[in-house]
Amino acid sequence: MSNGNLILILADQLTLTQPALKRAQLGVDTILLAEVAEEASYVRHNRHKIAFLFSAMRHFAEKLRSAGYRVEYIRIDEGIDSLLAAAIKTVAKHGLEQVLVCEPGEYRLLDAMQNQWSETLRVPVTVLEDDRFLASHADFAEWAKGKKQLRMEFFYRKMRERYQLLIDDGAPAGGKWNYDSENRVGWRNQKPIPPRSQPTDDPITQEVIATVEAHFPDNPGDLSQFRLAVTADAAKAEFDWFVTHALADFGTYQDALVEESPWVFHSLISMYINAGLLEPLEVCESVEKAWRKGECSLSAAEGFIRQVLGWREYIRGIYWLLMPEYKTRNSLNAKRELPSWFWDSNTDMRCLSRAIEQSLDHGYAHHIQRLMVIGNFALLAGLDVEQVCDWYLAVYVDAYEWVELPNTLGMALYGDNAVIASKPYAASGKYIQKQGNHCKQCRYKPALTTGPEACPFNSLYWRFIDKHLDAFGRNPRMGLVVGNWRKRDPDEREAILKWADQVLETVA
Ligand code: FAD
Ligand code: DLZ
Ligand code: SF4
Repeated sequence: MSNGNLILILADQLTLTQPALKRAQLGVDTILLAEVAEEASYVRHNRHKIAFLFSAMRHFAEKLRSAGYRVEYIRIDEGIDSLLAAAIKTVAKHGLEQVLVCEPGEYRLLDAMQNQWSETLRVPVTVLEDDRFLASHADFAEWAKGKKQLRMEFFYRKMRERYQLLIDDGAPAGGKWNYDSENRVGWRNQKPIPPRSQPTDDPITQEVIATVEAHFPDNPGDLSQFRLAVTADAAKAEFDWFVTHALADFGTYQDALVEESPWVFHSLISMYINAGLLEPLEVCESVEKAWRKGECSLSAAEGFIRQVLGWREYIRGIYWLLMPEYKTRNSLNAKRELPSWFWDSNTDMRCLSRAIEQSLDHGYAHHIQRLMVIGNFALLAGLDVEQVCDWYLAVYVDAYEWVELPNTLGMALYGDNAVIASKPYAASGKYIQKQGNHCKQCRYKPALTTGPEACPFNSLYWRFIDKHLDAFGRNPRMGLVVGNWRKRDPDEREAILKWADQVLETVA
């Protein structure tokens, strides 16, 4: 008689319909979930991320047990080092015949599973394609085939057509594919921001929080403020809250930088979709439904659907299309050491200290903070690409390499030979001032470029343009900026560059 298979479920695969679980035979197979040091410490993960995943895993294991599955659960304090070691132990314990696992979201783990695991385990290891995404690897490769440029916008249109989201009579709803131009209003305290729910006091989560505090004393993350949902039902309730209370303003203030709120009108669902507690199509369809019922504007609904159906799928497509070579790219040759204040938020640049503080404390920052505040600074200062990517992978609750790397290396740091962005997302302090209210609280002035009161982003911006003048001069989308810089008085240019060097010495 067969002893059955091992169904291994990783922390970000907590979906009942994921491919390995779909193959599980009740009463025959053994399901394994394992909290292991290797996964919990390959970067200095935010404690919110570890607590969220461990608690969600424990809840998921309970759910599987109540559905009748045989579940082996390894806790972090059992001291099993790696997922491979956990699999070896469980295969041996039950005499299991093969390992079935849904493909992981990081190349390093996929590579190990495909090339080392079977030999060490002495049983076959079958890695099944992750079908929880809306574009498969083959779909993306087919779309990318023969294209000189892989622009998100064209991929997104295909996806809208394929899933018939916001499509009326074969054409984009409202006549336009993209309402991005209506999603850029700066924050001037226009309206109250609805408060988010209070921290959860579920006993499994409380126990996990105590464990994480004991095992990861040096990691970032203030767990006294833990407020994340850890089951699919609770994640759905969080998403429904967003649709009812925040979606209507999501589009308008999508790019706003707000001194008083880390969350603004954002959905705060990336950690749930990425871990498998919410499904991407389901959230897009709910948002479309809200628009059709008149509960939000078309620009809000389209803005949201573009992020999930467009950006999220596109970013994943780029990762798997170009890895492992993608990770070695550093096309602007950025190598400056990451400043220590990335780990304690101790900088007098207000926009950065707010964005980094909340990133460390909560494991969350919204897109414009990640891209145009922290990422923009790292880009302008030429911070080391690998160190910056590792920082992003560590601090955010939603971070896995498939989504973190193209967003950081490609979008924010313009380090991937312009695959993702056709021009760098570089901006001076004036952009940050326009988008929000941090500058009022800052000791620097966004109107000044040189001198002790000058906003550091300003001189760094021009230094960045000057440093890459030849390359940017060949980019038609940079023509205006490059032309402006070239037209400036040489003495003025020299003074700005000299000041920028001084800024780098002091702030970076
Ligand atoms: P909302 O603003 O409410 O957007 C809705 C959803 O759209 C998100 O939940 C997310 O699922 C999706 N989405 C939006 N933009 C992107 C994008 N560029 N890529 C992928 N999905 C997107 N997102 C991650 O999930 N993990 C990461 O590690 C990550 N790292 C990033 C690093 C940098 C430098 C940048 C610029 C962006 C990164 N993003 C990452 C994308 C984006 O910033 C987050 O998905 C978003 O801020 C999560 O907050 P939210 O759920 O409130 O999103
Ligand atoms: C991120 C993470 C952490 C912190 N801990 C675990 C763990 O203990 N067990 C596990 O199965 N997965 C963990 N993960 C998620 C994995 O790192 C993730 O599956 C891979 O990075 C691939 O996306
Ligand atoms: Fe940031 Fe410059 Fe504004 Fe200060 S003045 S908050 S450093 S943009």
